[in-house]
Order: sequence, then C-alpha cells, then structure tokens
Amino acid sequence: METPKSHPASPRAWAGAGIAASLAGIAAAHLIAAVTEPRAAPLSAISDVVIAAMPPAVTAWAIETFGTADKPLLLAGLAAGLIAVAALAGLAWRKRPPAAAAIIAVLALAGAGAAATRPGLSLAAALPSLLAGAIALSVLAWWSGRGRTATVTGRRWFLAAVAGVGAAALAGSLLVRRFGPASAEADRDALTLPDADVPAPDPGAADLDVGGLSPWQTPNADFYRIDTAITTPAVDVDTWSLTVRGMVDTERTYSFDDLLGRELIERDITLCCVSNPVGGELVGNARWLGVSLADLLAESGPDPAADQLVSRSVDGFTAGSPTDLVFDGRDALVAVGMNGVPLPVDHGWPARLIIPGLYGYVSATKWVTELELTTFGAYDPYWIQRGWDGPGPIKTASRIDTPRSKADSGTVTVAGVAWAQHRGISAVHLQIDDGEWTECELSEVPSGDTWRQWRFDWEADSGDHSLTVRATDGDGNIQTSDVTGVKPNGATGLHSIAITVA
Ligand SMILES: Nc1nc2c(c(=O)[nH]1)N[C@H]1C(S)=C(S)[C@@H](COP(=O)(O)O)O[C@H]1N2
Ligand SMILES: [Mo]
Repeated sequence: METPKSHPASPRAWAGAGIAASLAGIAAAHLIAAVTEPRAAPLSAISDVVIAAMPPAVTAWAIETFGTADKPLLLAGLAAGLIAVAALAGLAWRKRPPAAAAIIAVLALAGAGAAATRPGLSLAAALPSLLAGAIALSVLAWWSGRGRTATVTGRRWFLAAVAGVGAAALAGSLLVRRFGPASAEADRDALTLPDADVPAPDPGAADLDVGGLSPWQTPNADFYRIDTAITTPAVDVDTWSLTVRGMVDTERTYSFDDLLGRELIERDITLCCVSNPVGGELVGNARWLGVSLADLLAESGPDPAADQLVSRSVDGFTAGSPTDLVFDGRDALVAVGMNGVPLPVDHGWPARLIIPGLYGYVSATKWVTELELTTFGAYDPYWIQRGWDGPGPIKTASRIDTPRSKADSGTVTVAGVAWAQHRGISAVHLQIDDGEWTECELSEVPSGDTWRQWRFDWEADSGDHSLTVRATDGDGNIQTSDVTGVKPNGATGLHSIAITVA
C-alpha cells in the first residue's frame, strides 16, 4: 500500500477548514440551545460571563459610549475573536493536530463551563458547547485524514457542505427563537388575563394631538429594554414561583395561578432608566396589571428592621428597593400584564416588579422569582456592586420630541414629555434662543406616577434657533440646568435642540 502523501491543502484552506468546522459546531449548538434552553447557547453563556466579570469602569464606559448597542457589539466582538481562533486552530492542525485539538477543546469547555454556571441553569446546559466541540473536532479530523486523498474539488465541496449546514443551523436557531416551540411564548399566547379588580383611573385627555409627539401610552413593541443578560430567560410558568423570604415571620411561595387569583390592580406608571441621557429614549409609560407588592409581603410578616427589599430574577439580576417606599401606600406592583396583554417575554414574563418613583435598576426586576427582606448594610445588589448609587429619587426630566431639526416659518408646535414619577409634573417651560421662559400647555394625567405631555405654539421666524425645555415637579422644584452624566445616579441638565426654520 502506498503511504499517504503529506496533506496537499494550502494554509489558507486549512484556516478555512478551522473556521467552517467551528462555525458548524457553534451553529448546531445554538440550534439545540434554542429548542431546549436558549441561555445555554455558547456565545450567549460566554457573553454573560464577560458581562458579569466586566470591571465597573468598563461597563459604565460601554453604556455611555454605545448605549443599548453595547450587547450586539459584545456579541460581534466575541464572534470575531472566535473566528480568528478557529482559523488559528485550523492552521495549527496542519503541523500539530494535538495542539489544535486542544485549542478547540478549551473553547468548548469554556462555553460548557460558562453555561453550566449561569444562575438558574444546570449541568445539562454544558451539552450544546460540548456538542459544538465534538462537531468541530470531527470536521477537522475528516479534513486531515480522508481530506488528504480527496481531490481539491472534493475538499471544497466538503467545506461548502459544512458551511451550508452551519448556516442552516444558525438560521434554524433564529427561527426557533422567534417562532419556535420555546414554551414561554406559547404559554403566554395561551393565557387570557383576568379583568382588573381595581381598574386604572381614567387618564382623561392624556394625549395632546401633535404629530411626532411620543404617545402617552408606549406600545409594548416600542418600550425600551434594559437587560444584563444577553439572552432573555424563557421562564416555564408552570414551574415558576415567587418566594418571600429573609427577615420575615413565615417564608411564603406563590405560583403564577396564586398571583392571578389575588386582587388585580391596574395602574398607569412610567418606568425610566437611570442611564437615560438628557433627551434620551430609555423611558416609557405603560398600563400595568398586577398584585399589590405591599399586601403580598405583609402576608409573610416582615421585620420592621428590614429596610431593603432585594428582588432576584431567574437570570441572577438583583435590585434593592427601600421598604419604606414599598409600604408607603404607593402602587408598588408585582406585575403580570402590560398594556392589556400578559407581560411580554422580554419585559419579564411571567412577573416583574414595578415601583412608581424608583429607577428600574433599583426596583423593576423582570422574571422575578424571589423577594428577600434584608438590610442595605447586608447586601449590595447588581448595579450597586458595579459602582452605581443606592436608590435615590428620580430626577425631574423633560424632553423635546418635535420638531427635530427643521421647520417652516409660521406656527410651529413644539411638544414633548416630562417626568418626575410620584412627585408628578406641575409645569413645563420653553425657552427660545435666549428669551424668557414661557409656560407650555400640559396634558391631563391620572397621577404623578406617569409622564406628562406638553406643547407650545411657537411663531417661528426663519433662521437658526435653539429650543430648551425645563420642567417643574409636583413639589415645585425646577429641573436643574447643572449638567451631570448618568453614572452614578442619573443624568441632569436641560434638553436643548438646534433648529433651522426655513
Ligand atoms: N432581570 C432583570 N430585570 C431588570 C433588568 C435586568 O437587566 N434584568 N434591568 C432593570 C433596569 S436597569 C431597567 S431600567 C428596567 C427596564 O425594564 P424594561 O426592559 O422592561 O424596559 O428593568 C430592570 N429590571
Ligand atoms: Mo435601568
């Protein structure tokens, strides 16, 4: 028998083989994860570990620089790094197969370890990454063995087939994520929410009729999202539960049906993010349906010395809220509905907290599964560990929605929204160029817990102008013009736009 010749493929083809092998493995893993546990997908699990381990300064920089594009960028960066390492592994296999196999094994184990150690995931979460490694190794083994005697065309076909299977698996995983059997979406679709026992008060004329102005009620599809997790949890509502524990007389656990069986309260409440820049969009107003958080906690007999309520999500996120605010009579809710439908999966299905007057990072835990009564001294929640301040009042804010940058001379309706949740908005003023502050018309609102629309009819002369808005909260305090960044407790400063009138 003839001894096999040295492998005829070019180094570039070897690198290509490494990339194709790894992509096929990862794509298959993402498909398996999509039908079983999306958070176990290797790229998702590794991203979550990177996010969790990121130094606070880097996290703050990423939020300031990229806003909510930070996560897609992280994923793209990881994917690029992976392609580079996969190409290297392919090249290395040419001369030293064991070393190359070791590189792939280390990557697979990293993904497996990351997935298995995610909060709420089990050892089984390691399987997709291990499968990815096995596929990549098998492809490279074929390439270096049988591929040696194959024709150039044969090898090309092989790589094309591997890449094709990988692309199909990747497309499949995206489709499954969107439409698939992921039971969370199906369970959610199957649920009809009971009617509210305590309906929301009539908001009155909450919408001023101005084109380009944010609607008073933000549609769910347009509602901003902030998640520390790269892949949002798909919670099984049948096994989900909410436990009240810590400094209480009796620990209690509630099923989803327990919540639906309680008195359901409907309230319009505006939620905003502490990392919303001046004039930013990380704020929205929704009609939430839920049970009273205070009543639920009271059933467990909380120790009055517990000054912090720590809420935990199935994904490991935690928030700490002051118990004196939870119990002061405001409409703090464990919400199950949003704008007339069950809580969307991305907004916390099956249940989340909403506490009017607090920023989301210290109150609005999505996919909430545990409520621990404790003290501020005893525990620092997620963002506090990363250098953000403990809960403080929401800063009075106002935003110009329309016009954007151009207008025709004549009457131009300037309009926007203003918010200072729980204190409410008592006035909004607009300044044109360096002129006087003039008072704007305000919409009606049902309570101080929602944002408020404002409008002003401006007789605009052609030329360049600047418009600046300023709100006054329900306590009579005027929004500060001092400029501060979002970290550590929310941005301040006035929203101003430059406009050219033709
Ligand atoms: N589990 C979980 N809950 C969370 C977060 C998160 O990252 N994970 N982000 C919080 C922050 S910072 C905000 S501003 C709100 C945003 O809620 P939304 O995504 O429904 O708009 O959710 C809060 N609850
Ligand atoms: Mo936030």
